[in-house]
Amino acid sequence: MKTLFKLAAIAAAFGLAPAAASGQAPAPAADQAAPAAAAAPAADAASTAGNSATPAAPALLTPEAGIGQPDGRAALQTQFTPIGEEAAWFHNKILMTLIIAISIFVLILLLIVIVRFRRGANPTPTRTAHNTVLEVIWTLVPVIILVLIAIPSIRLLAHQYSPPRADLTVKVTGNQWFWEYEYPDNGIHIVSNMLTDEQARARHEPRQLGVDNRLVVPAGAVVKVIVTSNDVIHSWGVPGFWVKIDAVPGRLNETWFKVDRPGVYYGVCYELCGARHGFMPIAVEVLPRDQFAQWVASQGGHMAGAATTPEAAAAAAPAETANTVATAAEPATTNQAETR
Ligand SMILES: [Cu+2]
Repeated sequence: MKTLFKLAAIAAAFGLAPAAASGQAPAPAADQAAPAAAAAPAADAASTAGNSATPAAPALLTPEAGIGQPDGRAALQTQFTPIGEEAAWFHNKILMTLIIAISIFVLILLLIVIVRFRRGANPTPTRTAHNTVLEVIWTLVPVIILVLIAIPSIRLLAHQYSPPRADLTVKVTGNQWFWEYEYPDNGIHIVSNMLTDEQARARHEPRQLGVDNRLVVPAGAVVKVIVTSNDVIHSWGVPGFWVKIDAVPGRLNETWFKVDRPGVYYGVCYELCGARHGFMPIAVEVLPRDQFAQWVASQGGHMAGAATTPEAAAAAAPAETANTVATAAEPATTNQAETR
């Protein structure tokens, strides 16, 4: 019985800790102290692949207010992954209902005690010390409540930790104070730095959330995210995806997400990692599959392995040729043939 109670309590603790909405420390960011490595990979890709061979990247998606970014409401951000939807339902419908009901119940009990048993109304208090029925009830009822919380809570945990087969793998590396993204199956490496206020304004991006190079993923794909760090502990999190995981030096952590809706979704570093901890935001751009293939080609990468389905590859081919001369499509097809 005791162990059951403990288990229920642990499960409740997990369930009762929702991901916080991304808070940003207000501080000037005009002086861009981030490492100069910023735009290097894109430039490299362009020069090595030759000017004519690198197709143009698809146009940058413009972020939408209230989607994938804080909008001032005192609630969870709108969720865009199956896990996020399940977790938000659990938090909003189950936990909040329960918390409000219990708070009101206790408040009513307190008011009854204050009014009925005050000294004026009740000068000689009862000397009752034990009431077996009452004690059994006030032990059993909380246990039942905790067990009822534990069921959806443990189910959510199980869903989070049993991801479907990944369509795309991305390795995320935290650095003081920027993120690096690698696509091991596509041969792409990106360095992602925060935009200055002026750059963010010019690109219509939220202040201190916009980055120069976004993490780009295809819509509807299961993205496996492997997270590590080069220096201190960071934490990679995107509130709209219900994803948050520590980036620990010398260790690979894994999480995943699947977003069907194309758009731009923001996150931040969630572990105090040094002076510019508040200035290493995350921007994830979810593109339709054919545009993702176009983006991969624009980065000098190739669609390979589990990153694409035959239909997606077929859809991608016209997109590539439309943007470039015929030679651009050739390396992509040879690479695909090699990896199969
Ligand atoms: Cu950090």
